[in-house]
Amino acid sequence: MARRAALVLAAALLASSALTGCSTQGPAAGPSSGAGAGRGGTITLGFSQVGAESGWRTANTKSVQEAAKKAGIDLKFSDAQQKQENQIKALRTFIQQKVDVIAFSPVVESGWDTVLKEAKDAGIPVILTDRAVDTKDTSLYKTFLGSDFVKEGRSAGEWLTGAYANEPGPVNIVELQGTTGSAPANDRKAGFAEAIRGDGKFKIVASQSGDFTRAKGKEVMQAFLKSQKDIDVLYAHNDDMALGAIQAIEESGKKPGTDIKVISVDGIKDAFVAMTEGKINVVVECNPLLGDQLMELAKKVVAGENVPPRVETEEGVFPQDKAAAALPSRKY
Ligand code: GZL
Repeated sequence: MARRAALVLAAALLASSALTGCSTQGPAAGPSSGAGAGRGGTITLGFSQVGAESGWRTANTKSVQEAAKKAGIDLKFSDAQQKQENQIKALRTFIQQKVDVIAFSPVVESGWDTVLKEAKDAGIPVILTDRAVDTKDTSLYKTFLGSDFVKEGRSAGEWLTGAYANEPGPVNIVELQGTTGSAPANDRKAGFAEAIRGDGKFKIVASQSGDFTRAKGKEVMQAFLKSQKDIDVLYAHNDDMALGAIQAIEESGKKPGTDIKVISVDGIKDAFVAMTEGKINVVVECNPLLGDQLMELAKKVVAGENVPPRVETEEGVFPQDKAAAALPSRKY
């Protein structure tokens, strides 16, 4: 009899602990459905990265990976090679794996509602890092961590209007846009256009995507140099495209930074070196070092704590004459 009673007691205890486990971790009740988090264990974070297209992206990946290790967070990392379908696949895999939290940098702004609803239905919180999505349903993600790209574009335009304040014009501008449909490309274009709109001497005579890469930036700049007889300024949405374009400008026999002024965004070390060589005139900083802030936000959302809807990074504008002094302390 005693053995039977013991078995019944053990079964009852087992059943109650399973229920307890479920109530703190279940999608409905708990802030996270992950295996580890509910019991104070290790948080598992699924991170879908855009790709490895630029120096900025490499620095961003390194920051996320190092910060996860430092924070004791188990990181599942996926590189989408700049393809949205790969990111959607990665997010679905994270959902199947029941990670505690998902973070990703959406390669383009649209087309995310379905998979974000799947994450929400699975009770897995989502953090947007670096790039935003254009969904109307802001309940699909907990917060956005990154930059104000419109402000970056505006800063680029304001440098230009200041540099040409006493020039009669026309000032012919060619623009190397980032990845088509991405938040940085859309917003940097909008911010720059807004800043130069007030003065008719500024004309964007050609604008095309260089997909944030050096190779494509060079290729498109070669085409601009062939099709535009008089280019005064290049506005590149990132340093990698600017550095590729600089090769094209030099191969055409012109001096980047002098014959054609170069405005760029990101602030990677190679761009600061190019400024010390007089080849880039100004760099608008875009900070990729988001790792530590991301891990803090991940811990908060898994714990069910409130987080601000948007966390913006600090960034500066570096004209050429500031580059040499800043270069030694650049972290990416
Ligand atoms: C901006 C980031 C952009 C960088 C590019 O936050 O999304 O993507 O400006 C990178 O260098 O490829």
